Amino acid sequence: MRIYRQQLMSGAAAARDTAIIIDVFRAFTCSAMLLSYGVECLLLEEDPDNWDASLYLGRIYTRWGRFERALSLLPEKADVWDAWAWLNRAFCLDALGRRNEALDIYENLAQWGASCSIGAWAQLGLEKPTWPADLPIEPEPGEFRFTPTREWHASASDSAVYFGPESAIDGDRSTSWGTGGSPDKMQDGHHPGQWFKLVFDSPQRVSRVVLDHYGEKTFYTNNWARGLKAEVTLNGSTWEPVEVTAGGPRAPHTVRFDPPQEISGIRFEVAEKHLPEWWSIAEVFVFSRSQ
Ligand SMILES: [Ca+2]
Repeated sequence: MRIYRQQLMSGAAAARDTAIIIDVFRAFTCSAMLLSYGVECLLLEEDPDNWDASLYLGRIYTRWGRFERALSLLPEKADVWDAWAWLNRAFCLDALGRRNEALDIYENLAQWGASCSIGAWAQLGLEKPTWPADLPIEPEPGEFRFTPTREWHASASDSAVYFGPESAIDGDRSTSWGTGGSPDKMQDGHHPGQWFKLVFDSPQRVSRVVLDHYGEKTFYTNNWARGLKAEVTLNGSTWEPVEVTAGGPRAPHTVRFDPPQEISGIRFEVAEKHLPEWWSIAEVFVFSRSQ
């Protein structure tokens, strides 16, 4: 057997026929990428003697919706280092209708606070049964969604390699824009002043703009901006602030215009510092309606 060392993104894109990925941490990320690149079947190799590997596999199975399988791998009790795995156990219990057992875990994890992603998910879990399945973003009654065109222009203050702003308006929820950075550097995550801007080719009558931080088939569901401001323009030079809803685990940032408003561009800017997650947008959903 010949073993090739590949970069994360290019390796996932280049995989053909049967690919074996060594290093479960990369597999955690690669599995989502491989699925988005059209892989039909992923087989996970389990190692009962490798605790960390079991936890990651449990999280992958949870995201795939194989909750019984995931439960056999995820811990019944956890310390701070295994908290994500423990949270995923609560998701599985919720999905299987074992609400009281899930609530016990959420109550333990919610004390971490909503500023931490685990705490935000646990808080949501206390409110209602919760697990990270894909998030539908559909037109409301009377609405239609604009299809992004090549004439739309997206730009941003910061972008990671392979995660340019154009990926937020390519019509594909499996690709995304992201601020980038490494979580082990204190200046990364996302921070006040970082911005994302979308300008249309001509003024559009808009009823709602939704920032999908969730995407599709992804494991990175926590990249909503912590604190976000929004402003719109009609002439490209004068900007007016508009209200934008708070983001959260199952809540994309939303700007609503009631009645619909004609705008030529919209701009978002981070207002709070947050570590370690990037701010990401898989797609900007722009809706309109006639009245
Ligand atoms: Ca996209």
